[in-house]
Amino acid sequence: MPLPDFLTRPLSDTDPQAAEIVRREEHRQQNTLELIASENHVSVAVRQAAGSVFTNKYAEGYPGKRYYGGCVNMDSVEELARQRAKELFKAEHANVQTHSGAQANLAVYLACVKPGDTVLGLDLSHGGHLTHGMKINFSGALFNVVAYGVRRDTEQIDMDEVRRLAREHRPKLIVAGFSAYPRKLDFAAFGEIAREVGARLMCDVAHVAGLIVAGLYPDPVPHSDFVTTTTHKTLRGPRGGLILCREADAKLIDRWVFPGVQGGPLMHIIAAKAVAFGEALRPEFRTYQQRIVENARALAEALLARGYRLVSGGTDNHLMLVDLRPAHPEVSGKDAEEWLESAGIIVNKNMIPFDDRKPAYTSGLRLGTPALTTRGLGPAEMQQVAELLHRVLSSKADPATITKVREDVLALCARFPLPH
Ligand code: DSN
Repeated sequence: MPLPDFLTRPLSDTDPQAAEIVRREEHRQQNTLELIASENHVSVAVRQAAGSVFTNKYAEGYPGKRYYGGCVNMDSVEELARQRAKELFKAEHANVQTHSGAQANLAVYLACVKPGDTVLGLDLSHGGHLTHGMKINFSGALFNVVAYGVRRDTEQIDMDEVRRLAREHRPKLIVAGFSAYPRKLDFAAFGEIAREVGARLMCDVAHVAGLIVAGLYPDPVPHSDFVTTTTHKTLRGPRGGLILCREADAKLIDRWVFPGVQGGPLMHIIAAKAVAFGEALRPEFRTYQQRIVENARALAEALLARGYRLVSGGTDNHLMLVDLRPAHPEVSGKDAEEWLESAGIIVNKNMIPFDDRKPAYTSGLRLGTPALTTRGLGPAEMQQVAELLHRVLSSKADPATITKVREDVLALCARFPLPH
């Protein structure tokens, strides 16, 4: 009997409704400027691997020790991803199975702390992450979290304060990492503090993993017990997680990923991780990361020149936090995000340190350059992007201004097509 038609025909034929939504998303991505610091546009090869037949397979276990038959190619692709991850980060062991950064962090917590133990992490409202101790996340619900923050004067992390808190609270785990911090972290100092108080150190480098492998950001690997990251931000791979550790902790971490917090790994995503890590090993990847940093600096300078205040005064990485209050006291982050989206500029509202607005409103905007850099925009275009942002933020949502900016955004997008 022949296969039913819908099993073999393209999506556009078999499900026009779903196909139309995909087409609209392709159109949206091509025709908007993506400034969300945690997003990127992957290569055609990464998308091809993510959409490959590896999606059909269960492969619980690890290469050579699976709970299912038929895993020969699963073993090859997972081993390829592990080897490439180890080579990229110069790490002794890599676990490539976590479905996300949050699950990578969960596996590390469970591997080294017990419910009720003390964990020291960066305050979410000062640039930390949900999984670094937010009360309604597993991290804050299960553990006794003590938060460190940034100094009010410099808006940067003060390692003396981290040391003081660590000595006072004797955490079992220290978490170094962020989702909205525009400066470098001193991983060596975090390592010294962790050793002094007998804590283990987890560095969550999700945002800056690409910069790290390119040698443009401090390397956490020599100083940490565990390094976690997502694979889809500056690393420009598929959505997923990665854990790096020493050989001595390899079994512990593998056990807490599977069967600890996950069942079957997403083998199509692991295949795509292997491809992305291969791309990151190429010399062009370093050039790409350099360009991300140059673009961030250019965008920051162009905003400062237009009277905007940036948290901590600027950026050392791929992102910056705009404090909207001095330039536009009446405009919240929520307003700004909505107005900018109407003009085709995609950003996210973000709390700034010591913010007096609530998280649903915020006084800040987080801007990042990885996705625009992938499209080929450079420092000259960052001037233009800053001007477009400024026109919208100064517009008081005036429809004529927003329409005019939308036209200019479309013209800029047309010059820089996405990988397809
Ligand atoms: N939600 C991510 C971000 O936008 O930074 C962090 O996981």
